[in-house]
Amino acid sequence: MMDAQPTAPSEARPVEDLDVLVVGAGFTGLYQLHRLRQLGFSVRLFEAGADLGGIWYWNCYPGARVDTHVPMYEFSSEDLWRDWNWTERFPSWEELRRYFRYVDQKLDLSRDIAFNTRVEAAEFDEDRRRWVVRTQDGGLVSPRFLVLCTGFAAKPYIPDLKGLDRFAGVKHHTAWWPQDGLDLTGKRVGVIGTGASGVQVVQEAAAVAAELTVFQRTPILALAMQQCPLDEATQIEMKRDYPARFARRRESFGGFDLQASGKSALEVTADERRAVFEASWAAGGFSFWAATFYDVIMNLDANRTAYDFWREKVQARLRDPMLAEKLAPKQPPHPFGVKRPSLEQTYYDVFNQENVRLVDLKETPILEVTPKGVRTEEQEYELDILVLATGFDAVTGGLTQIDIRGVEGRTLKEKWAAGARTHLGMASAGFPNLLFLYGPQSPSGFCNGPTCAELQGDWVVECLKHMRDMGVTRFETTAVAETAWKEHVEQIGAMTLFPLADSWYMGANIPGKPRELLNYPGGVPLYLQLCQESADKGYEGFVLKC
Ligand code: NA7
Repeated sequence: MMDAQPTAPSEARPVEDLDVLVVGAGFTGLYQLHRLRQLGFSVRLFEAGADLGGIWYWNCYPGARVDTHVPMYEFSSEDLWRDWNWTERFPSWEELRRYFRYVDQKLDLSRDIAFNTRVEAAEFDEDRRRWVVRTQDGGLVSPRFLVLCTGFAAKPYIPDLKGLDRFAGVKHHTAWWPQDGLDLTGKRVGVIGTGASGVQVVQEAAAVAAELTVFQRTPILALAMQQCPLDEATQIEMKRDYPARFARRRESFGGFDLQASGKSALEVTADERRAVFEASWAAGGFSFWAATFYDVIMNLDANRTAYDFWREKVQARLRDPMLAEKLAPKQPPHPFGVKRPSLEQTYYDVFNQENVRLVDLKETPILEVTPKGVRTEEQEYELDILVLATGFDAVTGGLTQIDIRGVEGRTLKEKWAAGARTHLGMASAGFPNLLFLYGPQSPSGFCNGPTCAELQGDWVVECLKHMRDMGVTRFETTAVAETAWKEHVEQIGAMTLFPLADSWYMGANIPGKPRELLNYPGGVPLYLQLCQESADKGYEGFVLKC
């Protein structure tokens, strides 16, 4: 049995010293490994999964695909995009895995990665100014700097449904889907949850299942993906613009090549507004969310114009008016775009099929899971397969599930029990020499993953290089810097409509989790500017010791 505390370095097992340990082999961690290695750091990467890809290792459920369009969801280095072509505008998990293998081949990353190696605990050794990191199998390493790249969705959430363990059929959370697949053909499938993952499973299951029952608590405001195949010739043409498109990521709120106009939805005529909405709808993907009017996420009246347009589009696809009202109600369940929209291809159409039914959990809540299926206040739904598309303890959960102990033995989980405290969304006082990417109070969920991996990643790499070059062996942010950063995040957040939805953006999807805006709401350009200002002032907000 392993004890709960990281083993001290003086104990039995040999401890390898490293400059940097990176945790997580998704876009963010791989970028760190590559860049830090190039700079001559001794660096290794530990990954809990058996392969590369981060979330794309775990998310292998039917229909899992990224909802960012090509080429925004890949590394921006020409060495990597020149010879790589996608087959679809919104790639599937299978293709993303092929991409990761290709990147690995080009950059020879795997030689410094330990797979199936889950980091369980980390403790800061003040005397040596190093972390002592313990993995699940009892291995120990002692890096000077610890860089956590665990992503926003490393901790799946399974609701505490009465009787869940008694279900006699097959049940899986979407992020713990069997790696060798699961055939839904001819089965009675139930899906709890209608977020991005639920939408994708529903689309696939509807095509093959004997019966599909969708348990909806809150309707998703899903947008038209406008998926299309991509051939090589098209991409060769597209690649002329890649440098400019990648450069635009720095200038857009969400780190895409999309930007909302500086106009208010309320200052234009109804016809002009409609034309903008139609064009962005036709463009597909996140255009309707990120590239219409700036005040859609700030002003309820402006927001309502977007919601009403969305509802009209959805209602037109549904034959049964009662069903249409449940999927796209007259009264918005929350403002549009402040709970993450997902992208869909056939989601609304499948509800016209005979084999698909929607159970509105607001009307008839789940009472329990039985050995045969799911019982609501109305009836028992018998199922062969139960899919839990119930999301994640997002943004903070992946970090706090590791037993990270800073100065005086306090854990990150204890420190953040009443809310996340960070400086620049990358460091926390009491946890020296620790940086986390894609974490709370950084753009994370409001930014595209690879964009964040590179832009935030560059700051981290430069920071570590500075510390090494200046002989700094200990750096730590301060409580004062954290308070200022939190106030800044709250001030901007209060100007938006994000606090009005019970979303994972607000931590509101997890019972008991503090309600707070988990992502930086000021947009990528302002975020990068403030990070750069700190660096330019010798890492203002941090105390450096040689
Ligand atoms: P999400 O978006 O958090 O969706 C989870 C869904 O599960 C959502 O519809 C929830 O309803 C539902 N849910 C959660 N708990 C329950 C219970 N107890 N009963 C019924 N329904 C429940 O997770 P996803 O995996 O779909 O997507 C996560 C992110 O991955 C996504 O935003 C993209 O960035 C990719 P609710 O809305 O809370 O009423």
